[in-house]
This record gives sequence, C-alpha cells and structure tokens, in this order.
Amino acid sequence: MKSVRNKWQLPLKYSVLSLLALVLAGCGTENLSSLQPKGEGANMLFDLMVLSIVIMIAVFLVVIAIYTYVIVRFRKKKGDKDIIPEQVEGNRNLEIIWTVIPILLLLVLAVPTVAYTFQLADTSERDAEGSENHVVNVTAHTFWWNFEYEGEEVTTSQDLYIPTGEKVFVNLSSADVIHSFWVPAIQGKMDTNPGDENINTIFLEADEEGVYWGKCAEFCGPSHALMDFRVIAVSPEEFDAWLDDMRQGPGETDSEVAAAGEEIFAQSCASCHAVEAGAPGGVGPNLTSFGDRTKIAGFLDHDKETLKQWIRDPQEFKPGNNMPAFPAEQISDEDLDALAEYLLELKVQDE
Ligand code: HEC
Ligand SMILES: [Cu+2]
Repeated sequence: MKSVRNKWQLPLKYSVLSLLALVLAGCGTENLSSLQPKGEGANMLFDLMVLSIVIMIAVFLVVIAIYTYVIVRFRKKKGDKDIIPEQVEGNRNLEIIWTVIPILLLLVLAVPTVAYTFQLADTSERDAEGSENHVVNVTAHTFWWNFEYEGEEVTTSQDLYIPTGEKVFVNLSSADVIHSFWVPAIQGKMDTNPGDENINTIFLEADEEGVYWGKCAEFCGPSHALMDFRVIAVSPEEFDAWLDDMRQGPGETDSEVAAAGEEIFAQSCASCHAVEAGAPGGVGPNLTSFGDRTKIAGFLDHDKETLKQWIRDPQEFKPGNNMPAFPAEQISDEDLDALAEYLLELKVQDE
C-alpha cells in the first residue's frame, strides 16, 4: 500500500501543478493585458519590457556560463593534493570590466525609458493651434467613471468611446479619493487626484477597433476591484455618429410600461442620474445610453433581472457604493419592472 502511494505521489503532484498552470493561463479577459498591446502607449511600454527582459536574460546566461565553467574547470580532481590553491585578491582590469558593463547596461535601459516617459506625457499635439484631437475629462468616483467630451456637450459613464488611430487626450481627476485610470492593452496607468490643481493628462490611442477593459489601479475602498470600465474604439466615422446619437438622446418610448417607468425615474432617480448627454456629471452615472451598455455598474450582467436586483440592493453587489437601496416599501415590484423596462430602452444606437 505504502509503496503504491509513494509511486504516484510525484506524478500526481506534477499533474496538479501543470493543471493549475493550464487553468491560470486561461485567466483574464480578452484585451486586458499589457503583454498584448493594442495601442501606441502600450506598444511603447511593451518595448521597454522586452528590452529589460532581454538584458536580464543575457546577464543571467553570462553569469551562469562563467559559474558553470569555474565549477567544472577548478573542481577538485582525482589525485589532486589537499592543498589550498593560490589566492588572488584584486584585479584592476576585471574590476573595471564589471563596473563598466553594468553602467552601459543601465544606460541602454535608461535612455529609452526617460525618452518614453516624456513622450507619454507629451500634450503638445493637443495644445497645438488647430488641433483636432478629442479631449475627455475623466472623473473617477467611488466606484464608477464619468466621461465628459470637451466641447461636444456629451457626457457619459462607464463606456468610453474613442476613435481609432488618433490620440484622444484624457484629463484625469477624482471626485473623492485617489483612483487610477488604467487600460492595460492601450496605455499605462495614471492616477486621478481629487481637486482641480492636480490634473494628470495622458493619451489613449487604439490601433484597432475593439473593446478594451479598464480598471481602477489604486486601492480606493471595498469595491475597488469592481471599478471596471471599457474603452470602446470605433472608426472615426462611427465615433462622430455616436456623438450625434448621444446628443439626440434615446428618444420617446412607445411602450406604456416604459412610460410609467420614466415617471418613477423622474421621482426617485433623476436627482442623481441624468438621462441626457448634455447634462453635467452628477452624483450617479449618466444613463443616457444605458440600454446600449453590456454591463451594469461596470461588471454585472446586463439583463433585466440583474438590473432589478441592483436597484433593490446595490450594496449586495458593490459594497460601499453610493447608491441607496430601494426596498419594496419604496418601489413596488410592478414599478420596479416598469423602471427596468424604461432603463433598458435608453438606447441611442440602432440595433
Ligand atoms: C443618491 C443618489 C442616487 C439615487 C437617488 C439613485 N442612484 Fe443609481 N447610482 C448612484 C451611484 C453613485 C451609482 C454608481 C454606483 C457604482 O457603480 O459605484 C449608481 C448606479 C446606478 C446604475 C448602474 C449604472 C451603470 O452605469 O451601469 C443604475 C442602473 C442605477 N444606478 C439606477 C438607479 C435607479 C433606477 C434609481 C431610482 C430608483 C437610482 N439609481 C437612484 C446613485 C444614485
Ligand atoms: Cu480603486
């Protein structure tokens, strides 16, 4: 019995480990990795990563090669006498070599790093006369994101639309504590600070159309890990059409249920949530295009049942968030249904 267990112990251990590696390799969402860059900023950062890893591997290989050579060459051989070999202390040439090589390696790392750091923070394209770059004022809230397109009269939340192939400059600030704006596949992260004085600016440029996941990258409270958003990159023409659609708004509903929902919304929800794109950022996310979204509150499934549960008790899903609960005493089941119907009809885009 014992021997059987011993025989299988090692293979079992390794198969569990490799299974784990396999499972973990499948972790993560598509377009949420700085190792698969899809935009100019992320490309630059990826190049720096590759450069430093190549240098590290080269240093490692050289050290291991010398180490192995010394062990083999100077090992005690059969018949060697038991004597201590000649002891050498200090060798000027060697010392110069192993001081100069690291300096050179650090220079090779430092020059592109410093150059890229300044390029990533460069806003001259935005400030140039006649610049056509879009500028978005991003405000981080505990635990959601507000996006205001400068000069466009369009405010939205959670989903940030950008045109592909151009630099969109984002001015980052926070309505409360420090958060950090990070879209790993497109750009490095940057802090959002409270107040008007400390506004950071970074550019987003996506090479291809697609949906890129964004994360808050600065611990900000109990639901920090759920503070997700998306960058939706579309062609410049589609982007302009989206801005127009947003300005026009979702349009009148022709369903009676949704119309009833609209009234309840006006009474209970409109103090925090705007449903027109021109409205300034409020206490809660702008819901003008809520029906077009693919997530509720940034991370929940976008369907009627989940929406109703969210309105009943937001804290259950996102602890510590700033939306109050609406129990049955406040909003009846029937009204809740109408409310959800209304919200899901808030679409600005054609199907
Ligand atoms: C006191 C302000 C306040 C009121 C009143 C309020 N909300 Fe909210 N609501 C918020 C905040 C803040 C959030 C963002 C929560 C988060 O994600 O951290 C939110 C989020 C939401 C979301 C998710 C939005 C998104 O972008 O996916 C929906 C839907 C929503 N609220 C619906 C409602 C409805 C319906 C009512 C009325 C019954 C309502 N809210 C009343 C503050 C409020
Ligand atoms: Cu956070």
